[in-house]
Amino acid sequence: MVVFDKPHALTDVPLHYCPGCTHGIVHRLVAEAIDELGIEGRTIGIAPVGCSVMAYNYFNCDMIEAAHGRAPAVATGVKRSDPENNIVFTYQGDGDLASIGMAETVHAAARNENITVIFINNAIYGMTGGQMAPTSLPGQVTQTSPYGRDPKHCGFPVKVCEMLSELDGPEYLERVTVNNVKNVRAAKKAIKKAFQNQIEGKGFSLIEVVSTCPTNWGLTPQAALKWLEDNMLPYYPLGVYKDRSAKEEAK
Ligand SMILES: Cc1ncc(C[n+]2csc(CCOP(=O)(O)OP(=O)(O)O)c2C)c(N)n1
Repeated sequence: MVVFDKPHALTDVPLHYCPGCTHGIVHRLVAEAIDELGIEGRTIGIAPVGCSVMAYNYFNCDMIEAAHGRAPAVATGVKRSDPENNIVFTYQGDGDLASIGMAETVHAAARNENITVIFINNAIYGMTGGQMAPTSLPGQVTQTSPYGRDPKHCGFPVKVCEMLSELDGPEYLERVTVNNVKNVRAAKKAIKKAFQNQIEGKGFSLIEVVSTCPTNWGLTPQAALKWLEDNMLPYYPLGVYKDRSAKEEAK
């Protein structure tokens, strides 16, 4: 009896991620959604740079590498080239999506571009060695804020779901996390819905996954989960920030 299997939409290679990093869990959830919706042959993923730069090695579908921050622009072109057939997702870190790529993110959302955005918010620039990100918390020690992020000097973190929810454009915005089984299941549901929305032509769906970076946070995997629960979740509350279709159906 098979009790555990790898989703078909993931290749059979070991991931390079650090112990305790949640990228791997999210890869699996995306792959499960692709499998369950039967869209592997028509799905195209866009990954820019960041720790998930080698995602093309891990997903079994076609993958395109975008320049830093530009995944929503590349996704727009790929989606619009064959909107009936292509299912397009981006997979972006917070440095990528909310810093250098902020303009692409905001305008893709404002246009209600029919794409699925997976946003990994680990409050730091992981790949480049732990610099302060737009989502680093006030007081958070990083390589570029060794005394803790001081909002007087560095400004305040960007709350992406809250910010985008003020736009008329986006269809669906939800913030989830993967710190325990219950939340992993909720994250899976949200990610699948974000793909389903695209299949139904509903428009821009973004799932923010509050994530860990034990290596650059300087914590063990277990301590990183506790840090996420004690610090990240109060600042970045989980929940649905926008679900236009559900709201319209309720009317
Ligand atoms: C134009 C450009 N500027 C800067 C970089 C360097 N760079 C690579 S990844 C990265 C940030 C990665 O952080 P994030 O997007 O949060 O993803 P993570 O690695 O944490 O998953 C930066 C600044 C680059 N590759 N290209």
